[in-house]
Amino acid sequence: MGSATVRGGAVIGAVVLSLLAVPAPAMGGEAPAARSAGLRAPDLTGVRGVLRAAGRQGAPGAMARIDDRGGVRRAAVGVADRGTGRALADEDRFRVGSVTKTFTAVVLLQLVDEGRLKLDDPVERHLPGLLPDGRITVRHLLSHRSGLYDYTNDMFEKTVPGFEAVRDEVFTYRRLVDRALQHPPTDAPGAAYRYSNTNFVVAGMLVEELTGNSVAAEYRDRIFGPLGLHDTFYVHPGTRIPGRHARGYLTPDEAGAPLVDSTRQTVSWAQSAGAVISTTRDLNTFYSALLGGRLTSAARLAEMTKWVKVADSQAYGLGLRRRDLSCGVSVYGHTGAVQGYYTYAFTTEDGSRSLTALANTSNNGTVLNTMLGTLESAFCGTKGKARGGSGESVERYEDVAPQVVVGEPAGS
Ligand code: HEL
Repeated sequence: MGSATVRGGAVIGAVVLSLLAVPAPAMGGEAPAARSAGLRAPDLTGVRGVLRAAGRQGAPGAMARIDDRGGVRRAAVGVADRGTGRALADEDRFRVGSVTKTFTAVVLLQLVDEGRLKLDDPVERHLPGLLPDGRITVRHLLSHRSGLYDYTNDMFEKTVPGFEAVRDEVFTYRRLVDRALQHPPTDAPGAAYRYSNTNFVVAGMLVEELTGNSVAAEYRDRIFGPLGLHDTFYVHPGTRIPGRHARGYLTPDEAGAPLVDSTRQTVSWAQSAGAVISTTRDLNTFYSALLGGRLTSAARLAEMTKWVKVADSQAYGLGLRRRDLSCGVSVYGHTGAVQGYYTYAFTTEDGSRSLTALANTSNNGTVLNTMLGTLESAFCGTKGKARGGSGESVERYEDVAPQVVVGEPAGS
């Protein structure tokens, strides 16, 4: 399918690259393709086909859950645990990776709502001396336009050795930022969208500086508790997923090498950029609540959904992705890739229909690409472009084409 490509010497899927490093030209005025009204019925058969294809392509298990105005549809294939053969099911908790970024953005936007900072504040005002460029603002961080280098590029250049080197490591935020600052900036502040975990590490530092509390406490008190997300946790630096969970299986770079059980890890390399644990149900509840306006003021949600176009069918807001599907429907949420787990968690513009899909493998661009098909089946119904049967790519390769930056967007 032509999706294998190279990032810092490591093989990842084209879809991964498309999410990571696509400079973008404009912000603010770029409208979603269509509103969510008049959605077609979800195509659960299509979803199942996609999950089965992911299984054939190397995922030990794959599952999806659709919450639609009180109705629930679930599908799962394969196993949560290759050792015991236990089947993967909706109740299984898993690591959500960068879906964490939306949680972190929500906490910061609530703090903006409370008047404790402004989106256009320089980071320097709150964390003096941390960053070398005083022009970097909070908005730049949350929209991946700070120009701060992503330290994970070096860290995971070699997939399994990179992972094993940090599996039990406990980093301070500052150590992670220092790793990023060993590299020159990738762009001037505000000039370009370039996905970087460093942005959300600094965002976590801001949360802790402004509140005097850990991000764990802020997630709990502001989001997990109020929404009743009883299967959602932030256990850093703990290494275990509490309770019933899917084990994660990392795909080595070397073809044919056995999968590595990557379940146990600190995720300290990501923290506020990627260490939340959750379930399909809780992520659907979270994104429905967010887009439904139950977590921030309308004004802050409007800020969160000012889009930078990052590819033909993708845009980024503040800790939030938008995907424009083949049927003209746009959906909002985030993706996650943490060792052993790929997540898609998206909802409609009004939060009325949500889908979360998980495959318990990673470093397998084919599976990641295939899983995108769950969105097509969930939100476009039988008209969606999911092609689970053939395993053919839904994402087009040209989505990775970089776009030229034309200048500083208004209000940035
Ligand atoms: S990458 C992404 C995804 N995000 C970013 C973040 C997350 N995850 C990471 O930065 C982990 C990168 C290493 C993952 C590892 C694997 O596949 O398990 N890959 C390698 O080590 C490759 N050498 C932009 C895809 C997102 O969707 O936002 O999550």
